[in-house]
Amino acid sequence: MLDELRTLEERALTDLAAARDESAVEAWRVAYLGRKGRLTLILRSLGNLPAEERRQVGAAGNRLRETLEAALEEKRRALQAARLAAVAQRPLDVTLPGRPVPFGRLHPITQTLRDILGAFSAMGFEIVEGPEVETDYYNFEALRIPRDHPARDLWDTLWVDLGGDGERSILLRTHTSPDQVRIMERLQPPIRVVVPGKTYRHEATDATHEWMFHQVEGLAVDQGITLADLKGTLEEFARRLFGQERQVRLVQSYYPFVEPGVDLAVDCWICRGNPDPECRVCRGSGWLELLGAGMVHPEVLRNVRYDTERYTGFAFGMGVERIALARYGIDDIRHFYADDVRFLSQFR
Ligand code: FA5
Repeated sequence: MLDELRTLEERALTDLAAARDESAVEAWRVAYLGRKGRLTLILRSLGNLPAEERRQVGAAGNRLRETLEAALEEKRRALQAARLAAVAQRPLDVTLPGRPVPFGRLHPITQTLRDILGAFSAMGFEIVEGPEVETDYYNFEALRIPRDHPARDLWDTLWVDLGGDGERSILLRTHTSPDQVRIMERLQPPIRVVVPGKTYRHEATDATHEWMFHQVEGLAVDQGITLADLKGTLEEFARRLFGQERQVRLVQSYYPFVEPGVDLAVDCWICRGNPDPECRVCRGSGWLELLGAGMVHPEVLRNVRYDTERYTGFAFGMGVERIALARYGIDDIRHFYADDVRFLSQFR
């Protein structure tokens, strides 16, 4: 057995000397000193030997382990030193370009939102925010949408059942219009505000509908405000955001909290003047609705105790994602929140 240990020592040291890199050294360690390594196996079989021989072989085996461990340590140090020397020898190329630092950028919706708010700020509107978690009163009742009103189907949303008794009174707002009421409760005319924020709907998503999207509400209340002021404001907004060449149109529409009501649409950027029934964006109509608007209904003004003989106002609510689709010529709203960097990195 002692001979066997001597042979093992010679073999091990020769093999170690031949190892060229760290992985070869590691393989050597496993082969000789690992749990199933050759030396370990010999030491483990000592139990079968007579006592005297066991002592001798055991002592020699332990010495050999120390020898091999020391040789391993020495070999590792030598390899490390060789690696450092090789690096030091490599010439330093000071002309190599630096590694580019990847810059983040603003999400296209954030950029569009800022541009929308910038356009209205320039026209004298103040920016105000309201709660995303709303009550039934502000989201619906105060806007003339009682519990049995069919418009509630269009604006179904996520509800919070606070008492656990099925009573539905807290919800994720379906539009930013509740803030019209909140603002008028707090302030007296003249009022000119825009309210940006997230809105939520129970929606079958498609190329132009998301279940979470952003709106910007606008509200102006003063003496002598007319539909012509609304039209002029929206036209100026559209020019600032889309430039002169994009066509916009106002058509009559219905919202319970305005009278009269209108929608503003832009011409379709996908089928461009050649309406295509298969078009995912306009479905052949040639137009895509960007916002709803109108003159604030007198009953809404009365709900907040405004004198309807003195004051009139206009309001609008626009979809920010829709505006971003139109500006950048994108064919599907779902790209915005799919978190694909190849898509997101194309904007500015
Ligand atoms: C409203 O939400 C009204 N509050 C707008 C309003 C305000 C009318 C003030 C009158 C006065 P509507 O449901 O049509 O209306 O939504 C307004 C805009 O939000 C739409 O024109 C569209 O641009 C956008 N929008 C609506 N639903 C979605 C959706 N699922 N995904 C993305 N954008 C949407």
